[in-house]
Amino acid sequence: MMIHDSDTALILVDLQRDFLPGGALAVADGDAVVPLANGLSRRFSNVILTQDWHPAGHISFASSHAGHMPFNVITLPYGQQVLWPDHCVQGTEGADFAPGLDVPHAQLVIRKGHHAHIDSYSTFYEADHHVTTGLTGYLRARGFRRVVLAGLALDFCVGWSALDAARDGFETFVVEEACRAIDTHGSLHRAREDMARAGVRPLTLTDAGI
Ligand code: VGL
Ligand code: ZN
Repeated sequence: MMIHDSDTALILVDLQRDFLPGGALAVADGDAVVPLANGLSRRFSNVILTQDWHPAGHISFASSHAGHMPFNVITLPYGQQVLWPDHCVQGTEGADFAPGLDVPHAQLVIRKGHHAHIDSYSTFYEADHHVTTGLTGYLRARGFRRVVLAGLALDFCVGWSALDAARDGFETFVVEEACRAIDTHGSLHRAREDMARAGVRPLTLTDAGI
């Protein structure tokens, strides 16, 4: 398959220190994604980066809920919320891009999860599926019809972003080889099922020309 560049945006999701081994919310083998993301980015002229970007005391942090531990699940007004270790706090080193991430031609950085009382795995809509980050409007204004996603984590921020991209009418591909997963409470299995049902298509590194 050929990716026609001028109508396609590559979205590299949450390649940040806290999601790498040794980070606050380490994704196993997450550092392996960084060189793959660099390689992928060279095949696309239009690249967008995302950053998980929470205020201290964010509602998704277990530390904000007395008696709860990371990876517990609670119910909030907008639905089920997995509680996480404190991670990607605005302006901290853990929120910085991964060392070695080399995408100087990235055109936009979307920061998400910056509202204290709502999480945002997706880089399109917050966890209520309603409050927008503005990304759909940006992509439409730029004339992009197709998005290719890779990064961390496949079962949360990549997967939820892919579902929203498909729902908003973009032809949506995920490069699973350039993703790693958290896999808690069956999240990876569910993300794969949801993506398949939504028509999200797989793209191999070979398909992408690397
Ligand atoms: C993410 C959990 C919490 C992700 C972000 O980037 O997949 N996961 N915040
Ligand atoms: Zn987060």
